[in-house]
Amino acid sequence: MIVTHGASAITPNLLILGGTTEATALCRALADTGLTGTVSFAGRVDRPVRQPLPQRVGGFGGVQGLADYLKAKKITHLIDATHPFASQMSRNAVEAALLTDTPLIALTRAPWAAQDGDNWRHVPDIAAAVAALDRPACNVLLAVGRMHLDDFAPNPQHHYLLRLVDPPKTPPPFPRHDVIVDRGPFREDSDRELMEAHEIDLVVSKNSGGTGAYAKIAAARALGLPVVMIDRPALPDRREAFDVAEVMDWLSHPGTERGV
Ligand code: 3Y8
Ligand code: NAP
Repeated sequence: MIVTHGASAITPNLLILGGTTEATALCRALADTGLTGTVSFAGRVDRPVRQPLPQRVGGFGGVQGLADYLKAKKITHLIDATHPFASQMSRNAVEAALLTDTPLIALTRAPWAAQDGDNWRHVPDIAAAVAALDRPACNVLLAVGRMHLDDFAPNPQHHYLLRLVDPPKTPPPFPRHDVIVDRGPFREDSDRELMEAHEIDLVVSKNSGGTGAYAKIAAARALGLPVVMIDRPALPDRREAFDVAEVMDWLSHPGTERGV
């Protein structure tokens, strides 16, 4: 595969900002094509899944840290395949790509749209989701991960079912809660069984898009349950792809646009 930078063919050295199902699929495609690259994780969880490319773990140290990394490692293309809620990383990627004139593309996924039978209440952010829980006690499936659990502390009246990638290192801030330690991608039938077993009345979810987190949304629809759907944060303008093939085409397409 010939990879271009502008109009000339070059030896590629890619940096993929990972942590999603799509990032893993992209790394598989790149490895199968023999392209050289590194996939990067923030180090949020104890054991990130093994990747088909060499991986690095940990922050870069802000925009300048990422720019320095791009230069020091002679990265030829930056691919931001992070989660739609990883907005700080995505902002940093846009700025660092501009600073270093590194071509950038984001591999992302469209937001979920409500289907017949869905009962969603859209809220703009985590704080609005917390406000939406200011209501009489019920059983809540809070499947938004670990990082924002403390934000939900103001509504202790509920019984929370928490799904976390790793066992909590500190007790969750809820007097009544159960913890399920599990990592996606999840299946609708098992999410439906989980929600029935815990008599869930309400689901709180990020509008993550993709397939890995959708099981609870489909299960809520099947069970006729309401969903508090958290809209994704705004991201800066950047070139976006919605499947691996688009990224592979961008890499080989003559006259690759330089970043944003
Ligand atoms: C560390 C790396 C792959 C990637 C798989 C996707 C799917 C399964 C579903 C629920 C929702 C949630 C959460 C979720 C899913 C995929 C994808 C996705 C949601 C891993 C992973 C890392 C993380 C970080 C983790 C967050 C948390 C969010 C759990 C790997 C497993 C809730 C997002 O404990 C923590 O600190 C967890 C932090 C960021 C959100 C939060 O605020 O807590 N993901 N998830 C990445 C890094 O270190 O850079 O081990 O694979 C990846 C995946 N999680 O290769 O197959 O593509 O989205 N991840 C959400 O969407 O709401 C779970 O439970 O229903
Ligand atoms: P974030 O808030 O946007 O980023 C905060 C800081 O974490 C970044 O400024 C960067 O630190 C570091 N970071 C984030 N992603 C990184 C990566 N892939 N490689 C190296 N450093 C990274 O990010 P987040 O929401 O915590 O997400 C962290 C990771 O989890 C990402 O890989 C994301 O794809 C994955 N993930 C997140 C969610 C979610 O719901 N947020 C869901 C699924 C997967 P420096 O400034 O020091 O460089």
